Amino acid sequence: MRTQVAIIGGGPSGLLLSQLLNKAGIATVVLERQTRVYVLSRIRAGVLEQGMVDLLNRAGCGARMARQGLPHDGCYLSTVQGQFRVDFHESVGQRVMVYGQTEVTQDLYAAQDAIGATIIHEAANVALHDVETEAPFVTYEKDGQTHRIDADWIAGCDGFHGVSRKTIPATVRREFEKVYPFGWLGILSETAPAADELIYANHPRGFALASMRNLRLSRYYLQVPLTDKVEDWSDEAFWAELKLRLPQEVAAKMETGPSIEKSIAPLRSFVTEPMRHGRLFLVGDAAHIVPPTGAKGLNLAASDVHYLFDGLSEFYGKGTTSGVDAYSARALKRIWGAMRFSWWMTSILHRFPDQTEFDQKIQESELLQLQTLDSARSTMARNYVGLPY
Ligand code: FAS
Ligand code: PHB
Repeated sequence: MRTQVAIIGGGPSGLLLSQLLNKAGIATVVLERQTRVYVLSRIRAGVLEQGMVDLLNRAGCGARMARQGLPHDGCYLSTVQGQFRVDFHESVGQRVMVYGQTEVTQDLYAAQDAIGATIIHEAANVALHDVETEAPFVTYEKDGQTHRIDADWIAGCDGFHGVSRKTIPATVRREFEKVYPFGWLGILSETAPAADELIYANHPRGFALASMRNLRLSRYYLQVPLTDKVEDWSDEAFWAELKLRLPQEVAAKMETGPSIEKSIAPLRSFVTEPMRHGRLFLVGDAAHIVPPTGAKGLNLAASDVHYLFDGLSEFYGKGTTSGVDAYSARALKRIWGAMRFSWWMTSILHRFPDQTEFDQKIQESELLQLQTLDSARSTMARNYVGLPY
């Protein structure tokens, strides 16, 4: 088989890139290791920047999001002194869209089906070949046979544990990493959200986040030690701890109920440079990971897709390569901005096992600046709604 762009990974990055390229008349094949049901079962991000909303609309996938998504003008931050609001729209004239990644992926699959895009599921042992030549190809196994796909370009959209990043020689790659000494225990429950907007809580017992997917589906997180296991946490224990960490006036009227999903995610900051090697590009989590505190992971995947789609459109439209040649540097500039913000949000909202009293005072001062300075809230708002593409 031959195509123009072989896409490894059928998550948000791969599907969105495939959708945009196909709509522009550029042929793709998506190779996904898992089944479609498995991909759609993942519970991950919940907040979309305006840039991602615009890109989904450009891809023809925004109709259900416009109907069912929840536009949010701001969010709350809480400490033991009480809670305060950061109004993104008042500060920087933009808002965010609360709409789950699961829904985004569903909409992308529907759009891909509608245009007859080629997505090969359960593609095992995907391997990338000759990426340093102008004739790269991919092999994979399915139904007991080994298959080959020749392509002009390969987009590695296969996430942190994928094969693409490892295809770039270790002597070429530079990796930057920070692992945080705690995880997030998350639950999904068919209950009314605790508030009209998200609440990020800094508490002596640890961080908590009250989020949502819709008005009858809530998403909550608790900072937990890395040694905790999901089975250590009953629903009752989760709700009791959450109520201790959220503002009391919120906790007092919260609706609780059985969890329909419960998982623990580790937190790390990670970037690999460069995001291109020969005819191979890295996109989304294949190239970078952020702690979810800043709601940036999925949104960074979108801006990577935007830059790569720009470059490939120019290559096939005009035969020039300035766009693909600039991809890595353009993407990394925005990635490092979001990396900084996600680290900063994580550092001011969590309790670190080894933090000193001085560290605690600095955290309190950061939060006080947000509470009392318009300029501090504007900087947070600018980063939260998304740095410019
Ligand atoms: P993905 O990992 O989503 O998709 C990669 C795809 O490639 C997968 O379908 C995988 O099966 C496939 N694949 C992997 N290896 C392959 C191979 N060798 N061959 C073929 N296919 C292969 N972000 C937020 O903004 N907010 C959050 O709250 C948040 N919570 C998260 C919680 C968890 C547990 C995780 C893991 C991530 C979370 N994220 C969050 C980040 C997440 O949303 C990612 O940023 C987003 O999924 C990135 O999308 P992709 O780059 O497509 O990578
Ligand atoms: C979520 O709803 O899953 C969510 C929202 C905001 C974050 C992280 C996760 O910062």
